[in-house]
Amino acid sequence: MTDPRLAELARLLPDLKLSTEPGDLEHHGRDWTRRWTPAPLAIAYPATVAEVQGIVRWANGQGVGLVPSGGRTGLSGGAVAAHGELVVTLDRMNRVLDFDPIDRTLTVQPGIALEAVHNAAREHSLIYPVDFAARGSCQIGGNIATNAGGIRVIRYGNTRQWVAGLKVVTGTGELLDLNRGLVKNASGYDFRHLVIGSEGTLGIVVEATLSLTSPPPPSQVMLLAIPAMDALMKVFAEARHSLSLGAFEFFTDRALHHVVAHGARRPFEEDHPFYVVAEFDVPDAAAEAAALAFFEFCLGEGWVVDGVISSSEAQAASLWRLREGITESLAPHKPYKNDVSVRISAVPAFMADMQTLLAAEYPDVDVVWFGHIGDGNLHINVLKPEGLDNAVFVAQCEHVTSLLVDTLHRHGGSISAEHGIGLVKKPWLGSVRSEAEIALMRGIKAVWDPNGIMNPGKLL
Ligand code: 2HG
Ligand code: ZN
Repeated sequence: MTDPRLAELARLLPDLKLSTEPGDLEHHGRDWTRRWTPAPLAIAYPATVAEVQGIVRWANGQGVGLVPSGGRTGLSGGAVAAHGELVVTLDRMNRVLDFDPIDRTLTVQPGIALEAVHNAAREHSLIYPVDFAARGSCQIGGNIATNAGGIRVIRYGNTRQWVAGLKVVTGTGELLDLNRGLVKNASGYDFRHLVIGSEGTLGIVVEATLSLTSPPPPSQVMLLAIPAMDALMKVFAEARHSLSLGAFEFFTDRALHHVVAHGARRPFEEDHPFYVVAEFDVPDAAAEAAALAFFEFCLGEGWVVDGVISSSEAQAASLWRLREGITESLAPHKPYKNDVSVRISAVPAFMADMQTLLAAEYPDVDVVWFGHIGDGNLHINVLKPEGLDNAVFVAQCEHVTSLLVDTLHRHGGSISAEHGIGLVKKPWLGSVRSEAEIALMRGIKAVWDPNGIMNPGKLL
């Protein structure tokens, strides 16, 4: 370690694994945004809470920024290290520490992958219900830092609902043990919820106690072809009324086009403007009959023109693939991503305004809509036209985002539903949070992280 600051860190923490290998700097310095060139000082791989505390104290002394790093599947630049920061990867802190059958909690280290949490819960015949396509590579620490949502929010809520306790190292190196798994704890400010969604700007999550729940009854997946935008929310209202919904996701014909071009099987012979993937409980024959009746009712109303209901787990998985494979299928087109939300009741009016805006602003550009429409959360991916310089493309899209912000404002929505603010959405934080709120956020940040070493430049 030729850098004297790193030599000092190695002296203070002789067992700490550090790397300045170019491949490691590149790999750990970026997330899925690919917009910034990674340029971290080094990568630290702590194996213990004490090492995390030591790193934070060293960073305060040296004035080095720290970027906490999970699976780096983020889409807002929250885990990017492009300015000589030390990346603190939690990869080595990836174990299950405890399971409590009475509390029905699983205590884990932050670097464990979401999928490994799912598997650990299942070993005890329980589930951890937060789920999304990046499950194999994202880590629970990152899920907590961004209050990750995903495909089952409609039934189970966001990550926040499932965190019963957190251990956190603050920006001064203090170790906090927050809430300790208590169901009831009316003792003042709940710092656990402050840390959830704070995007690594207040401290580093070093342990989490997660609530688990009973598995749902057997389910089926339905893929519906929808002829018009105004039918989408009618189908949703009817589905919520007559089915026990576990997921309700939508995508457009352009999304299907890309996911099929990427290897998925085309579900219908004809193209349709919109599709819905709905998952619902089928505990008995009556529920199965109710699902068919729902489908036929929607057909009769003209809200749905075609559909498939899964008859096996393999078929359910292949229908889910049509939705879950979208992000990966778009990645080669360097998409500019919007992740917006409005109240569920505002979705129809908002979508109509959005469609007008996007058609006017992107007349010749491939714009792909999909997302968690049952939560009021839409992902709008604008694909970069071939040959267009990326910086020019981003600048054009950011101009449209500023217009989009006005539309969102009119409908009371948010510029970031679930991906976080990070670097990507920073210019528009003020469109969702008032000046007074942002001033309070800065004040809180200054208390938790007085030297500004925690994920500098992100969120605020
Ligand atoms: C999803 O819902 C993720 O699949 C990614 O939030 C969304 O790629 C996107 O824009
Ligand atoms: Zn999403």
